[in-house]
Amino acid sequence: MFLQPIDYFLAVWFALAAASTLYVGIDQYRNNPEPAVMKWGFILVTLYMGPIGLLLYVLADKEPRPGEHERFIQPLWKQGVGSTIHCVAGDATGIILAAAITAALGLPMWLDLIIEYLAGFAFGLFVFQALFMKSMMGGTYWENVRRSFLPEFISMNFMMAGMAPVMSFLMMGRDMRAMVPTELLFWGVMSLGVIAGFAMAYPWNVWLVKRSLKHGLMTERRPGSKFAAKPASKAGGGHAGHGAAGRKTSTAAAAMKAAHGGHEGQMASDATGAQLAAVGGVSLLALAIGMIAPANWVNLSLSAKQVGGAIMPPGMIMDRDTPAEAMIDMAAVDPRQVTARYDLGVRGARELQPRLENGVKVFTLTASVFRWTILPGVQVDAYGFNGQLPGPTLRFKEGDQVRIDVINRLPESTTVHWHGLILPNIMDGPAHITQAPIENGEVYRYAFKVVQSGTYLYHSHDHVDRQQALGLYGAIIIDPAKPDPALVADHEYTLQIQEWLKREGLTYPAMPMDGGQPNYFTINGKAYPSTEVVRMKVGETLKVRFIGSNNGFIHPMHIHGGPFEVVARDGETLAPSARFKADVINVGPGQRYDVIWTALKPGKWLIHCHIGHHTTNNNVEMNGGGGLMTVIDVAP
Ligand SMILES: [Cu+2]
Repeated sequence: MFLQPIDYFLAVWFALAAASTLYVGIDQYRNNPEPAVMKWGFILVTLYMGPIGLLLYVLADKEPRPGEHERFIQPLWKQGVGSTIHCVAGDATGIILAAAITAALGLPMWLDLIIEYLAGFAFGLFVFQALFMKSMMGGTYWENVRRSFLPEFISMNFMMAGMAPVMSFLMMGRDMRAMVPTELLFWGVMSLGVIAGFAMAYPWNVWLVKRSLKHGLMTERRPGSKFAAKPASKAGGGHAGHGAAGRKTSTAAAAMKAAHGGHEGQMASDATGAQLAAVGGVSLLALAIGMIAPANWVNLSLSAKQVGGAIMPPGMIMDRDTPAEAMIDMAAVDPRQVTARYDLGVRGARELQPRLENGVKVFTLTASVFRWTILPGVQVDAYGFNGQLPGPTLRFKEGDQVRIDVINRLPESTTVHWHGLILPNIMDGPAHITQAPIENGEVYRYAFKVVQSGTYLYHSHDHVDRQQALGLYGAIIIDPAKPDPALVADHEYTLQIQEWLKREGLTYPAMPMDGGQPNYFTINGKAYPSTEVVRMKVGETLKVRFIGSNNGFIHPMHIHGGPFEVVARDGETLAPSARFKADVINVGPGQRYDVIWTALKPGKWLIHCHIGHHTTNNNVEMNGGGGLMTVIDVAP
């Protein structure tokens, strides 16, 4: 499932890489007279570098016309390309294999990098470099390993100096799907890393070829093969055709001789000890900088097991000290975990009917991940109960025996806290304090006697800043055993507040922290103008139950058209002498206010938060507002 624009780009990129690799592979075997190890070098590098590999092949190595390969590959820049190709083919293969394996093992990034370097070096030296040298030079395998060591060391150091920072910064960047080998992004980072490594290693390979420390490209015309040199060959010139049987490289060696002035069978390098020490030393320094410097900015002690796959909100401060838990806490809801989708017409906070078991009212709340519509065309990926946002309203009566079975279908553990209720401690809900968290697939039965009345709420008490911010909350309304007629209104409206952070198609838990600031706000799971309209007549009364079901901000809730009377706070009914009139009440997280408002005049009267930003949708005012706003429509 594609989550971000980069995924589409990468799909196209890898399709091009596959087509390029196919072309290079076929063309190498059909049309290009060079040794198999070099053919495979180009095939692998084209797989890693896509169209750029194809470009290098066509410009530097592909025989333009039959018989011309020897002369075509002579220029030093092409020899440098060839030399870099067989370095990168080996090194990158080792690095990529190691990266995929270390990611699966869950090792910290810094250790990954060291293993990748060693694997790349070993693969490059023992496979590509030594085999290539052997096919060029003859001699035993181990002689070639020894001869290849220093050039391979220099080339590999620069290669990794380019590749390591690309991997560190991008894998530990905002989109940490880049750490997971089953994600396209991982392979995208690998490709970009190989391209950067190639660019870093290339100038040094040119120097190594120039000093006859490495070979670049060569031609192979096996007698009897379709590439066998013909006496009349134009481009092969006078060198063609005098290779003895069993010697593969006669014309290539001649070409190399022309290019480097070397001798067939061995290379005499004119590099001095001082030059080698200087280049080797600087390559080591570049390697150290490439491997270590990113640790100034990103936390390389983390592993793919800890944070792999997490996508972080733009603007979150992620530094070398940011722990994995902080990243997981603020990470986007993974859209691939969404199990249901609900359109704008589906309302939350619907009253949940209990079933009776031996006189006990039994409710079931199931927590899951679903996509919830807050405005036309605007959805959030929410954690919620029973596919509703807010969760279903639990209506108890004072004196009830109740039981609530909480089933967890979330990708993480959870609990439920019954905010403001007097109940046994074991039923209170805080994870790790009064109970073990409810793991995915588990059920926890909360049972207690209801001894209060008024407006309450329930919400997650496990990783509250994440889970409640994603929607794990709902209202509890407890009817008193003996209702007070003075507190009964003609209409009732329960108003649950929530803050949301939705960016680039992903939902993050909103929190008052860098990168976590909300940009959408909802009343009962909808943002104005999609909030419900309260309809009443002049002279009628409306009881509004404000619930601070959000957990980030205090919202000064205001009603137009005249004052309301505050009759209850936090579920407790105020004594008549303590009731007061106001037109704004600050509703903080967890707080509840019951207010009674009388419709004095007809018209459209607003209930809204008095922080202007909270009455916009992603900073946009629609139909005169947004977010925490709803209309009381009073008929004459
Ligand atoms: Cu507000």
